Amino acid sequence: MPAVMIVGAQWGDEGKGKATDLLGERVDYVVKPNGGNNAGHTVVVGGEKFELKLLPAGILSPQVTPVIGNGVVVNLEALFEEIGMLEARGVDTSRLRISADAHVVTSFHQTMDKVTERFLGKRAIGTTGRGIGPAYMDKIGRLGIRIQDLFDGSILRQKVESSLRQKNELLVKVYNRRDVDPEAITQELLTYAERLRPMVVDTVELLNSALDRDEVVLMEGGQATYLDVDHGTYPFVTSSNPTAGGACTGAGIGPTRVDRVIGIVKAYTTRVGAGPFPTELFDKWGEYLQTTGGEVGVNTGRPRRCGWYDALMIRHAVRINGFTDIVLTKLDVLTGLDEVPICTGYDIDGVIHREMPMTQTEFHHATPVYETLPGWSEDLSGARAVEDLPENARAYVHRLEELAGCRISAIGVGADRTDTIAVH
Ligand code: 2SA
Ligand code: GDP
Ligand code: MG
Repeated sequence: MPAVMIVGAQWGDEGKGKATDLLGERVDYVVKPNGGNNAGHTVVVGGEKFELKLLPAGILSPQVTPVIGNGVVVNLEALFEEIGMLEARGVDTSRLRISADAHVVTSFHQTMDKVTERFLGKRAIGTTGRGIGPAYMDKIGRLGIRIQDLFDGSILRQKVESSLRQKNELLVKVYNRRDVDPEAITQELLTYAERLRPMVVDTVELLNSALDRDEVVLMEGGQATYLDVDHGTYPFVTSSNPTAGGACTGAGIGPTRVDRVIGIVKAYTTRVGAGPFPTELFDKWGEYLQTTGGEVGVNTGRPRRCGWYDALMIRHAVRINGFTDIVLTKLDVLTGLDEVPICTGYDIDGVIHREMPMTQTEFHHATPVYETLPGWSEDLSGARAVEDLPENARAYVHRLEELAGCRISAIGVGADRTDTIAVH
């Protein structure tokens, strides 16, 4: 299995970090193809909890070379802070490699993120405030600063000046803020150059030659399908393509080399930030999922919005990404419920839809139609085979598989690396 992908199927926080970490034992490279320090993975290894924001989860496996791909936007302060945190806990980070083509997120991108959100008022996206959107805007607008620019002071200065020219006008004239000094930013970025230099390589060559040697490369997508700027609930999305196609671009690996695309699906649904969410719960069950599932943002500490499983979203995600199989996570969180509802349709202005509607307005107006399965009360944490699961839990998994039209190859029954069932 030379190239494998992990893609979130919902609105993020499905447990991609744990899935990557699990596969890490069998892979040689883990590459992050998109996003930046807006991501948040919690990985529990032997009872020890690691919270990663920018680095790929593969950093925790000693035999893996972690790679930050060209599609990532890198905040250098956050990068070195995370490296320092891991080193202090005994994790060797010297294997980390970073694409020379990856873009840089600066403090002024963060400022732009915050002022734009404030300016949007009630229509704010609920971003993580990490400057991700403005950094990708600069990239697409051809005003971005790349990692390689840090090795040429005069080029860097020109790029910082170009990027800031229009923003400073906006900051002063529209947002009533002080302008940003390009020279101060240039000098700040240059302070990272020498520490960065040994990590920066041509990651396309690195990863493709590894594939030529039959080594295994895992692409660990950040965010998720419905946060994708093309396929997500636009404009309530992130500014990159966290879907399978975007992972190829963001890692520089051609689609013909990808053998397996694993969709990570939570046994219920969560979302951070604003935007439509048909199965969202505002009652005690929403609180139940939030508390039992520990649904709090890794990065910003925001409580995640919670709701029941939405089968229409997952079936559509299977199409967009071409999942070969699904890893179902957090099944254990549903233990103790008398009944477990699954959304199998939307009532949109009196018409029942069995597939995702075409327009965002329809999605905003969707009222879920539920099918209800009996719950279970047995503790799942010790289950290591499907046969160990109570009958009702097995029936739930089977129904999700049927509705998704995609095989479930593993089931998460707890946060630890070992709390997983491999389905044969
Ligand atoms: P941004 O900052 O521009 O990417 O925000 C745009 C939208 O994307 C959502 N988003 C996320 N949703 C879930 N998890 C994310 N990462 C952290 C985590 C979140 C946190 O893993 O817990 O700590 O709050 C993530 N990153 C971006 C965001 O909520 C906006 O809806
Ligand atoms: P990611 O962004 O997709 O990597 O997900 P996060 O790490 O942000 O959120 C997933 C959370 O669920 C983390 O706290 C994980 O430790 C936890 N987790 C992952 N899989 C399971 C599981 O099967 N059961 C339980 N109870 N927790 C899990
Ligand atoms: Mg997360």
